[in-house]
Amino acid sequence: MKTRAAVAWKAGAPLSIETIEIEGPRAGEVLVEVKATGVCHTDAYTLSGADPEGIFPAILGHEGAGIVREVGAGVTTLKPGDHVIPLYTPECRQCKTCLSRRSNLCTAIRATQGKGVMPDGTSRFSCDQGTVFHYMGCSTFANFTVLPEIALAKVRQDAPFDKICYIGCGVTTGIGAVINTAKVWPGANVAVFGLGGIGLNVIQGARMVGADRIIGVDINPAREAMARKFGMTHFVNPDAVGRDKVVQAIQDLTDGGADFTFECVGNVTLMRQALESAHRGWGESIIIGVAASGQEIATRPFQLVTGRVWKGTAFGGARGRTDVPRIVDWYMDGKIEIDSLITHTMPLDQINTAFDLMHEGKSIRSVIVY
Ligand code: NAD
Ligand code: AHE
Ligand code: ZN
Repeated sequence: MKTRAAVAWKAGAPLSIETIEIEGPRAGEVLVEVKATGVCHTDAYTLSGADPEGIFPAILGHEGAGIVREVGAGVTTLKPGDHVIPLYTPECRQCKTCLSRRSNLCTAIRATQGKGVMPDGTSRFSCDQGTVFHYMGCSTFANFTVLPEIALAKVRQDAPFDKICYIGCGVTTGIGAVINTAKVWPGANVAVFGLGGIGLNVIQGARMVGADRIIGVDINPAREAMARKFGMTHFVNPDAVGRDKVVQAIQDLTDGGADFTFECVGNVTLMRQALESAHRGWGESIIIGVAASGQEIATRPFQLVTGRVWKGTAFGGARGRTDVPRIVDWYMDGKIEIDSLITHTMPLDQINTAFDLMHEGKSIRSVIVY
């Protein structure tokens, strides 16, 4: 069959709206009609050419929600009509990592996913010019896409696609980093570097678990009002205090350092500042931001000798098929807020505007509705 899709033909170029071929689901696979998709900074990162796994031409997008339209042979947990959220971190429940219960980084299909193909090594997308590759196993910038069964979370049918798509990455990453990765305790002091689509969800996660001081750091002063609404208690603008004075500013606000810090930008200088503004003896710093190929982090090892801990997290440590339906329930029960973070909604043919708004600092999340 055919599907409309925003194709990334090459790094650094705008996406192009095309009608392309999509093959039906093979064994263990599912055809999904995507109803809505968020545009995450990671899509922009890969489109920029900085991602060593960036393959072109490809259909980007990994923050979607939609409806199962067809299942391949052997699929047992999903049927046509089910509502689903695609998972760039699948949950096979059988690999060494899933069985260990120590990490969410399921390895069942990671190798082929990074090569832009399905687990059997082929792509379901093509056009007159040849193969079009998948992206992060999701490709939600297509109206129809194919995913492995293990990469779909089944969610309740009354949840709105144009809001819960954000749970496919940003919401789960931010809140999950607080709950699953850092395990922030009530009364902890928290500092969040970068108050965009991820950082604001870290802030709402910190408020949920009862953090005391929640300090936000961003160079965009327009982020302050939204962050305060989500629970930020103190704002540090590096351009106001001095870009080299941010660690001191956080130490001053927290009697020596935050219990937990989160880097939500993808900037290795900020990663160092986040680590060094964690409290001596026990402070933990969690890297969420994705830094480009070739970038490296540095600090004086004394920072770790004196008890600070450096960690990272992918998809907020969430096990998607298990945790994502629960987060959809939290949204539907009013326990978490999503609506006001979705600052822009637009049709697929305006998707390049979503990237422009992100780069201009004018959007938190843009959502494409099919
Ligand atoms: P975003 O563009 O919405 O937000 C980035 C924020 O950082 C903006 O508010 C911007 O003003 C701020 N910022 C930029 N430079 C800064 C600086 N020098 N000092 C302080 N603030 C600065 O991006 P997003 O969608 O929130 O994504 C954030 C990062 O998280 C990206 O690197 C993305 O790739 C990554 N990410 C990682 C995961 C994961 O699983 N680890 C998941 C999603 C996104
Ligand atoms: N190909 C990239 C990887 C970037 C990366 O770290 N991705 C995160 C998710 S970002 C979602 O917005 C992730 O899940 N990482 C774990 C994994 O297995 O990819 C690069 O830079 O190499
Ligand atoms: Zn993302």
